[in-house]
Amino acid sequence: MRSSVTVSLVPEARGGPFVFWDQLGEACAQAASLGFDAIEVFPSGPDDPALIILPSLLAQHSLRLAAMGTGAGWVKHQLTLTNPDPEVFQRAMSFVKGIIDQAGRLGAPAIIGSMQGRNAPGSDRVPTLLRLKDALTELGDYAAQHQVPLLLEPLNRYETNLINTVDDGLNLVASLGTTNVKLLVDLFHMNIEETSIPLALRAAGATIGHVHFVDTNRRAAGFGHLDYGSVIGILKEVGYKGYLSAEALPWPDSISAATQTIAKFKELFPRET
Ligand SMILES: [Mn+2]
Repeated sequence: MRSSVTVSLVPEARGGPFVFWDQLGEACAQAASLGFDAIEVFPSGPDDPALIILPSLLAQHSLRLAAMGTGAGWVKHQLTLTNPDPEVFQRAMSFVKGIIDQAGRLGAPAIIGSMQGRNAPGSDRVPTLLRLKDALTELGDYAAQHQVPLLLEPLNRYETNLINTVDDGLNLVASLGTTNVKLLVDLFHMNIEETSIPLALRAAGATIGHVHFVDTNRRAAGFGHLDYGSVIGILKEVGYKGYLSAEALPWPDSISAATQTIAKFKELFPRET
């Protein structure tokens, strides 16, 4: 498994669980000097000017791109893949396809988290989930042109009422007309929603495409009470070889959160670093 750390370029998401903020060049320099293998970027959109210099920054610092987030589509533009308005839905699809292309040219997958939206109170869930199913099928096939999967992230109940658990995610993925959608398992969301984190990880098995490496309180790994030994044991058992990406609050500050994360990673993988 390899290490990654998040960088948000979305001012409207300030206060969110991203380790580094705003300054892509500085974040790359700090991630590289701490020994991370990769960064995970949350751009303001497919046309974020920072994405122009991203390839050269990655090369300069010998970093990979682990994944790219699409949440700015929701945070900045209130777009979702379940909006019943066809015009809004199409703009959401275009936004996500743009991110898939930006990430895909660097060999990385895009993430669908908050862009799944939520079901309006009192309305029927069935058509909402059908829209999400159709969207993920089309976007999963779209991502295949870059030889990368599309990542679907179950979120806790305070962020969506659609896909909350690994089981919800597995059922949706199994229903799709594509095999190119994988699950992003976020240990913070899992701590809220799962009966057992190890059992849910084992159930997800080969469908796990990415891991958000974060503690129970959304602080850096080791700043909460998660049993990382059992988590890593199950990930090894199911053959997971992807990233453990720190999507955590910059607490008490960005550098401390990044330093804590890499220390925990080295403790868990003494021979890989
Ligand atoms: Mn996450």
